[in-house]
Amino acid sequence: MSSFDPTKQDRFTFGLWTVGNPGRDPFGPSVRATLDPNHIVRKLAECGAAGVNLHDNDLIPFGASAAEQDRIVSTFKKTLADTGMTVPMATTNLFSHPVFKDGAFSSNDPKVRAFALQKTMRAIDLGAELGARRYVFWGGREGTDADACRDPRTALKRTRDAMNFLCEYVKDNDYGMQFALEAKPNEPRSEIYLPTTGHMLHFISTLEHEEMVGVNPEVAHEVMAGLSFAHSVAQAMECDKLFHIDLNGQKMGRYDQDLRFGSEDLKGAFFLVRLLEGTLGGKRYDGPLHFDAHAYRTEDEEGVWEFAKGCMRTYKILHQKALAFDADSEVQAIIAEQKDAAIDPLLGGGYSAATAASLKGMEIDVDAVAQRGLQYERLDQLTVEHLLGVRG
Ligand code: GCO
Ligand code: MN
Ligand code: MN
Repeated sequence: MSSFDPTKQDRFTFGLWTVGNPGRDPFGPSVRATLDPNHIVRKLAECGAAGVNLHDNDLIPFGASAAEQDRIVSTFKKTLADTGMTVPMATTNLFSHPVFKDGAFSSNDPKVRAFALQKTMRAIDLGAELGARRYVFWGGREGTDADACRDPRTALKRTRDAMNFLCEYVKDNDYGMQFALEAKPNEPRSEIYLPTTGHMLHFISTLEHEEMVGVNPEVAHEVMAGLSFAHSVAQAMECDKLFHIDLNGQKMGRYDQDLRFGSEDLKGAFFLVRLLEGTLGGKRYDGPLHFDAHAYRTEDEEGVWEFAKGCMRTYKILHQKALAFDADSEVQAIIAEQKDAAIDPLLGGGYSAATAASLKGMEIDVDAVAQRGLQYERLDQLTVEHLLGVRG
């Protein structure tokens, strides 16, 4: 077994809807059979994943009776126990049924908002029963096509009301769950509210129980918005709000592609793994590493498991590359923190009138500073050489 073969210690997870994706797209129907959730769990366990995540309706068909739900859940729990797999995260499907065609928590129709809360509370109960400690909210259709339909501030207020209510629901039931909010700029709506991780981070600071709520950033979604995914994740990590993460691959300027992790923008994936694993220093992310991606439509079931193994192997290979990169003395020399005994005490120590006066009076040879080359060409070439496997 090579060191890149995943094990449960690696904390890799997949959604039932990811490896279970039958390849349907707006231009054509399914190309693969629908897989039974129990089969998915067994196959993922064989591939080395640690867990599986689900929307309520990935496991329980919409409208199933209580007896049917009990039967499905008890079989599923047995499969989890047999395979040692866990369900670290659960979520609600608030986007497939036509009732959600104009959103769920932000809908103009109070009946839709009430149904969204009812469905989410039931899905939270299901998640708790399966042991999920994190609950994801992705605003699927919480947005607009005809933007005149509502004041966007009203949509934010309704979403806040729903989050505040559901936090209380989790507390009231002692579920000990954390919420992770997932931003996406568009698709399936023309505009989706709270379009980026940065928007979400601010929104969270307006909630009654902000300590329970963090973010679930997704590679594809930040790239669709033209942003650096690693920078968004870094901001979330820096304020201890990275509660979950959706890993995949995405080309800039396209529809949401959900490609195999690392299959696009290898350098971006490398900097992300370097950040999550803390090889540069600082705190590591120690939550589940979830792949929200699916196999190409060209694949049969065997191709799906190749896809799953590929996501996990690439993550592990990039982790090893990041360790080698940050141990490279030439890299270390270029990025070493510059020290200046006269200036350092004045920076980062906060404001005082004396510090302000010292800084204002300081003589700085700006031309000499400006003329210094920073060796970032060399640094980036070193990054490329590590990635291409000729160094490290
Ligand atoms: C998407 C989203 C979803 C969510 C999932 C979990 O673009 O469709 O990424 O896959 O992550 O619904 O909430
Ligand atoms: Mn997505
Ligand atoms: Mn996602």
